[in-house]
Amino acid sequence: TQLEQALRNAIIANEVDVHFQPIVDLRNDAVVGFEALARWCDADLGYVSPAVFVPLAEERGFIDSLAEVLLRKAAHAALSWPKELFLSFNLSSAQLTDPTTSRRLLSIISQIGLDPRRLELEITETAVMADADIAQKIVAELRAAGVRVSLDDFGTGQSSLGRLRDFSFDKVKIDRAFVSRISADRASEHIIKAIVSMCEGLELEVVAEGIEDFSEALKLKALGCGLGQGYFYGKPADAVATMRYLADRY
Ligand code: G
Ligand code: G
Ligand code: MN
Ligand code: NA
Repeated sequence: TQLEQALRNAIIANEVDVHFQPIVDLRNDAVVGFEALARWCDADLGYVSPAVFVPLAEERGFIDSLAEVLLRKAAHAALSWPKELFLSFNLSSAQLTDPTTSRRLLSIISQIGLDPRRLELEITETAVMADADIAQKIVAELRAAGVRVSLDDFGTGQSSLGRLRDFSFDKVKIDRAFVSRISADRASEHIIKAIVSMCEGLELEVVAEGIEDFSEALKLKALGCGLGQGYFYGKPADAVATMRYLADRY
């Protein structure tokens, strides 16, 4: 298809871009890291969402080349940040069924010179479900190398709690579906409270995603969420704007 060909060309031409969204410590608003988010604007097709082109690259079998371009750009940007903030990078389902994934990713950051301890990988429950044995092995290899792993979109997939028992994660990201309803319904508040308490017991860090205003930030802090992310703290921005954002703070 036209879209697939355009994407293949953009990857070869290094034109797929990566933006960064801050993740903050809710206690003092300090930036602790950034999530890398893929962005692609084609000359003819215009803006294409990663929710469209990431699955396309997976289906058509070139997710590895897409991920490599993105991780290279992201790791490179992270090296120029004024502090040793972590870089959080999304892994797709197809990458978690490929036993060469850990070697590939570690080799990319090693070439660029990014300390594996600054890298964090976000995986979703759905991705883990696809082939749990291989996924578990990949996660174990990455963690052995010092990379941290977080469970993304927590609460929206299936068998969330089983995954937490079977896998070793470092962090849980509470899906913004809960955060966005925190002011409107008490149920979301109770769910977040339960997730936070469970994560304390399992010694997992908690990130609340999609914080859009001050009152949500206050509520999440009161519920004991350690970390937060969302438009209230910063929208995803390109590498240059991210450097400016950091220069204003540090
Ligand atoms: O940034 P935005 O809300 O448009 O992202 C839409 C979806 O695409 C989100 O679920 C996000 O996790 C996913 N996504 C964004 N960037 C990447 C990436 O680099 N790799 C993978 N696998 N998914 C990404
Ligand atoms: O699936 P994942 O959690 O990786 O998706 C992250 C996506 O959520 C990013 O594409 C980002 O653009 C989007 N996002 C980040 N913060 C906010 C927010 O405060 N509100 C909304 N509506 N979307 C957000
Ligand atoms: Mn994510
Ligand atoms: Na998420």
